[in-house]
Amino acid sequence: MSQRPDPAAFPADFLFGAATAAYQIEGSTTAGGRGRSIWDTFSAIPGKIRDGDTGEVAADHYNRFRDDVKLMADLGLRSYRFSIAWPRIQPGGRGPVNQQGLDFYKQLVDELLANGIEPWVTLYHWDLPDELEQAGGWPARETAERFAEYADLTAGALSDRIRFWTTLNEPWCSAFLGYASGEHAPGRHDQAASIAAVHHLLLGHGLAVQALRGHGVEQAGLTVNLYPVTPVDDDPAVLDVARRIDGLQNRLFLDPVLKGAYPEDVRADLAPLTDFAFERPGDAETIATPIDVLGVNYYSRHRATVSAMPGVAQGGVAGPHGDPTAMGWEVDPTGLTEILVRIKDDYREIPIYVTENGSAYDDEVVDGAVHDVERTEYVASHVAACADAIEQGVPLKGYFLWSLLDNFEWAHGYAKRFGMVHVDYATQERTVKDSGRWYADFVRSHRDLQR
Ligand code: IFM
Repeated sequence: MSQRPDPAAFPADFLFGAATAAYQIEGSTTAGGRGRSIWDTFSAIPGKIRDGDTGEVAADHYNRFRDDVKLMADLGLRSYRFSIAWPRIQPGGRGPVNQQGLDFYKQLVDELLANGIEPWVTLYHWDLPDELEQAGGWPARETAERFAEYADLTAGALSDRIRFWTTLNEPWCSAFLGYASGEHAPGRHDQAASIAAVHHLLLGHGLAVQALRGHGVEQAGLTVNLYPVTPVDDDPAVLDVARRIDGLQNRLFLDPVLKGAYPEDVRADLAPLTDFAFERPGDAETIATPIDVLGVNYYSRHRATVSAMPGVAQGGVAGPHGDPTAMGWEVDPTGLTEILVRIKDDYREIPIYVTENGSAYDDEVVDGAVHDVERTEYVASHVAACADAIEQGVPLKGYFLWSLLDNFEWAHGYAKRFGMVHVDYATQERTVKDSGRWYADFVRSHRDLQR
């Protein structure tokens, strides 16, 4: 069923934009003094990434950023969310700034500002300097301290030109895919370590927010990936699986940041794995350092069942309803409204930005066009879901489509395309897809209302 949003449903200052992440688009992984990240190391291990792909070239954004910003301007985007590669700023994760790395982001930001596009920065989108992983990675407390140092250095150089700062992108993925299932870098299989990683990621977030404040940043927060969790039936065992999945996916991150404590039921669930000995007095307060904005990444809904699932949840996620995306993910815009309303109802009325939302489909360029009907429908219906949330009183302030460009989709390599702009990886030619044109038209009509 087609659901088309009304631009008038969004406030005048609503930020419509698109998002990317450094390792997924930049390429040039050894240029400008960049150090090695865990993703360089992980991608080099045979069998870890589909087709042996790596981020070495990616969408070559490092060399093409001016053209890419021009493309964003042509599309009428109001904001661009990108991430900074920590190993470009501190090649080994410690010590002084690598000026060449910083200069790249200064130039990018200046180009955005010159084109009237609001820059939105994420400090950590998964590319941990490899030396820090060798020293223990996120399960080690020192990584949180190093992250705060990196945030301090970066904000010292860029806070005069960037208003919006996100500390972490999707700490759930960094902790559980990186240290428990091993599907992502650094590829470890240690469930206890993954819980320590959750704690130190969140601690690093709190310390980083404090560092950002020292540079006068007034719009700081983190981005979490949230899923509504629906039990497949009302069998008590299924309801308990749903509670546990919701606990690990959503509340384990939202509660400490917005309520100041880990949820007691999740602590109890995790007791066989960890005694939380990594917690120190004062950590809970640091993690709950007030934030100004909450970033929410939404892709799909989880359906809980009792079939065995590997990993710490020990529950199960049932198959999707309806036609899934190329990732196998259920398409459900109502889940976006639901999760946004839940934050207002269960937590508080914090300004929220949807910092990622999008879908992968098997696109084809035909006569210079990509007729991605399903993605267009996906985007339109999810933007409409944002309007529904606003109508229900959610202080939603912006929406970023994932992604501006087709890019390196982590363990899936280049096989999954999420872009509103198609990238031909052989030639690096960019082709705006029909979904990108639809989004650009919508953003333009929203802008025109303000004239
Ligand atoms: O590509 C990723 C992104 O890096 C983080 N959020 C989900 C996207 C799609 O899987």
